[in-house]
Amino acid sequence: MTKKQTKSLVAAIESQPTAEQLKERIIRHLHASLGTDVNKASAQAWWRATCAAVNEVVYDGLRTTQRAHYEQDTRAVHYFSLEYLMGRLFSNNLHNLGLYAQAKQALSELGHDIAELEDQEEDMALGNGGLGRLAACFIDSLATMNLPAIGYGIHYEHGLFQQAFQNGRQIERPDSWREYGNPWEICRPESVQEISVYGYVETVYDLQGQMKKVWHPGRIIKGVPWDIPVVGYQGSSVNVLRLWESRASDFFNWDVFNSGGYVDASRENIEAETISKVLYPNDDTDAGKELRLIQQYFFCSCSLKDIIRRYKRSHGDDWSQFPAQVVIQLNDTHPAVAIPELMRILVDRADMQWDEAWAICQQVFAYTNHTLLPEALESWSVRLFEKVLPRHLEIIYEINRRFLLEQVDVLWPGDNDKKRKLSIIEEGHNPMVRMGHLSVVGSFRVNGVAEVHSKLVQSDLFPEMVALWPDKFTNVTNGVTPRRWLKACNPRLSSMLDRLVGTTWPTNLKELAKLADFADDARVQDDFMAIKQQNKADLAKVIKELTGIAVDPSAIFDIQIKRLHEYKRQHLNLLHILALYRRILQNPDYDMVPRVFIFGAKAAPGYKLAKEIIYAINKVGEKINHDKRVKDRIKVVFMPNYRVTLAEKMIPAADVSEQISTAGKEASGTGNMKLALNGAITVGTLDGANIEIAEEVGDDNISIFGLTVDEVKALRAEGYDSHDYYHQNPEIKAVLDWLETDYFTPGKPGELASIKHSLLEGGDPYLVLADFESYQAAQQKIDGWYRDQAGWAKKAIMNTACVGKFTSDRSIQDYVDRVWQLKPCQVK
Ligand code: GL4
Repeated sequence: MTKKQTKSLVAAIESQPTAEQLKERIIRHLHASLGTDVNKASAQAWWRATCAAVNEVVYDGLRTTQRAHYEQDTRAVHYFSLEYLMGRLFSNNLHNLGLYAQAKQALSELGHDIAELEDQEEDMALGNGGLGRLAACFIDSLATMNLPAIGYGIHYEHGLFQQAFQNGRQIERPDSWREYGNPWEICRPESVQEISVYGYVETVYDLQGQMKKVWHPGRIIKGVPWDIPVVGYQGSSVNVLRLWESRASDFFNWDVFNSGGYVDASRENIEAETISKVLYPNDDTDAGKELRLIQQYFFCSCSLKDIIRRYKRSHGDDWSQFPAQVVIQLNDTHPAVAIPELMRILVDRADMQWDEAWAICQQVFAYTNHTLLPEALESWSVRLFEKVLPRHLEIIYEINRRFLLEQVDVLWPGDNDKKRKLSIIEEGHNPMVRMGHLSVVGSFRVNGVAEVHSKLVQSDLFPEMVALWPDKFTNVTNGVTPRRWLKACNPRLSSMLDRLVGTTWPTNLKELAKLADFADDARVQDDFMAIKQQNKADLAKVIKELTGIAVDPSAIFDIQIKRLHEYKRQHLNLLHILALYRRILQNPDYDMVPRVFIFGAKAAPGYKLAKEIIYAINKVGEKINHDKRVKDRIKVVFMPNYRVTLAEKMIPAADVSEQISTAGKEASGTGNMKLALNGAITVGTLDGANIEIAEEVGDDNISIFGLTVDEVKALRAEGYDSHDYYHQNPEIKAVLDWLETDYFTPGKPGELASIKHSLLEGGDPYLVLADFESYQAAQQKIDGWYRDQAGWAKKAIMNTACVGKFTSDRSIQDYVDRVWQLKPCQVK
């Protein structure tokens, strides 16, 4: 073949397929990849064949992107995260490739509804909540913005558990998202890594009399990488999410086999493979388990070795360019063990001097803090650390020794209190390694995820670290990808936006501001409300299917979707529902706009009170939904198994967005952004990114309530007693007492009492009762606003128009400017 012929052949392969060509490809894959035939293929087979057809385009992009990055030897960001909450990839990939319409047509001509095929895909739920979904939005933005990036994480066999309700109680079932394989992932056996754990450290001296530490590992584990292509929107880049699966090392097991015997060898197998078996289902709490530490180390070590292998391909043993080429973003402290691991590789393996190695580390790592909750701040017992990673513990001790000596003691000479507070090792009868401290010390930049949160990180969490390194700290407010959270999930609103503000908003979300010009336009208002109505009708069908509850799409759809946690205060929402219900019972003509209160939330399996709250909402809902006296003014719906795919159906249908955490507790929130973007009006506290949303949309278009961060602090300082609120507010007293009766759980009084107890004897740690009245007023305001449909439409429109700031593209640009110093790489 001539060069010209090759070129045109490549061009033909790489060009966008038409619907007709897609049809051919789908059938070809049905035959050649799936070994089935058009007249007997299942929906699953059609879906897989379509994925394979789409992958022909995806892989083109992947190859060209990787070639460009390699040839241009670009600096790249490496996002280290234990969680990626990807959801489904089918429609997302089609939208980002600009192939959705063609695929829809192709499938329809083949006799298939694209929406039905979409339902063949399991959610990729390799995360708990906001932190994992943020990682997924970020890698979408990175690819869209043509930034050289790779996401590293764990290829869990089981993602976040699936939730069902049994008589109102949450039960968990394992999630087997890839039981029959996953069409998007590519196994890369050529890039397998081996990592070590356990064992002991020996001190030896070389011929020059130099002391060296030699780690004799107790176990070797193999990491097998699976690559998920990450398709940028309209951009030419296809980046990679590389997820590691653990396997027993063949080498090591033969050793055990030879010396120990068959039974031990097979036990090794199971233990090695356990590492990537399952995602820990805690959001905002530290599991503190040995397996979790091994998970963290496993993926960090595999990823670092992978990065170094790639670096050496272009730079050999010259480490001087490493910090120029590599930046590693630590998604919370979960991957902080990467810091001592890189030190170990440089000092023990590459024979580098400590100072030189440490200088490299401090230029490579950056750390994002995602929570201030004390129970979420990771710390590992020194004893456990020593057992699992004995050499790393020594390295952490040395990092700490130098830090205390060269930094802390220089700024605060002889101040032992400061040393105790700042030490990476927390002393006590059970000494602990503080991963937050380690992350700050080992990183060149530390950021929080919303303005208020970043301020609190500096003032409350690490004030002394700020004194040591004022320039290290910054803010990057979170964002969400408008491709998934508007374009793909809300096609009706998207086409209206295309018409009104042009078609570039998916990559330039500030364009939505043009919509504000139409906020008073009656036609636009009607269209906007009609779209919301249709989305609500769609959701009503889903609600009926999943819960059997019939809801009226003309009622207010009031939605609270997020993990279940006391600080997020789903029980505040519940108390308000109870108060409304009680008013209706006391006054049959009670005037309120009918409302459907819709919840979606998983509780960590070990979090008892969270599970009690789910149970209470379900029981209260059962009662209210069947009570004729309510005359459908209130419905309560708890959607089972809340996940990305369900969020995509709920968010476009929301009128009201519940963002009601105790001020100072929700680092940012991202559901708040998705809901506002889709025209929901927020009922919220001045917490996390709510504050910035309020700034953007203006006071007329959001219903703010509750104590501020400063007021919360002041109230706590003066001594908060929730009993005062219980005794002073008869409505609070009545609804709390109600929970103790058997009214909602006939024949079983006391079943819902734990909520009352946590709010009274338990001291109400999240100030639910303190905020109750003001919450009620904020809800009353919503009720009033909704009665004026034109006024409501205007507010809803203004929400969509004003939240352009919260695209994850802006967050990523902030990271580029404030942290990564990265340049886009044009691929074609
Ligand atoms: C979280 C925060 O709780 C949440 O507010 C934030 O939006 C998210 C992403 O930054 O991170 N931190 C943890 S832990 N889980 C979260 O969802």
